[in-house]
Amino acid sequence: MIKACIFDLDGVIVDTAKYHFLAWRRLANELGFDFSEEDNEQLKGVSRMGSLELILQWGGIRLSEPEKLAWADKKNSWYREYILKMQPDEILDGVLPFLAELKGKDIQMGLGSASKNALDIITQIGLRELFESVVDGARATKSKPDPQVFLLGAAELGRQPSECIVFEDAAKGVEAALNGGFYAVGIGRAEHLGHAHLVIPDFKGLSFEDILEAIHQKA
Ligand code: B16
Ligand code: MG
Repeated sequence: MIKACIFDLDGVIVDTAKYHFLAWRRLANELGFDFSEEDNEQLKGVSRMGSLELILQWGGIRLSEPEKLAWADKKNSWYREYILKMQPDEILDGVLPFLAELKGKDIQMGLGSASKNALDIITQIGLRELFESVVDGARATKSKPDPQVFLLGAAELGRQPSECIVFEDAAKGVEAALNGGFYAVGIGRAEHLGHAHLVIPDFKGLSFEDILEAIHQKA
């Protein structure tokens, strides 16, 4: 029996990947190189310092640890300029009706995000009250595909992983959910997320019953 749903934030509830991209690209440009939106795909679900390491590798740049921290701080302040202007109309299509349906059915809701900005984002878009548990990048010490972020969430909701569905847009996030013994629904393209129990392009027109039926068929 599914009793709870745990949502990743970036790429599932809102599309903050575009703001991460703008801020990381500005950092790369200031260091004298560039990267594409396709490259940016690899940063989804990866922690801030993990993302910086990858980007520096792409640019062939070596920095000291204090320099890395200073650049990561700069990127975060540019990123926060975008997110602090976000509005509820940036919630992805189909998400609000789906969350309302869960609420109506007394299915618990949690958030499991690698982002240290997660609380500010959900407050900004008006969804803070819906989530009974919020585990963000400030609380999780291990990066996805480690399941820690979702295990902490399930424990906080008082549920076993087998009673929860995790919704994720990143391949590493789906892997984290499976590693923790959760049902995993991938949001995006099957070529990236084929290991999930179910892959959907988005929440448009989907009911909770549709999801339950599909994951139980696959499980
Ligand atoms: P921050 P998610 C992740 O969020 C993003 O997908 C990833 O691109 C980002 O680097 C990471 O959060 C850390 O974000 O710099 O705000 O702490 O998809 O796990 O909700
Ligand atoms: Mg994500």
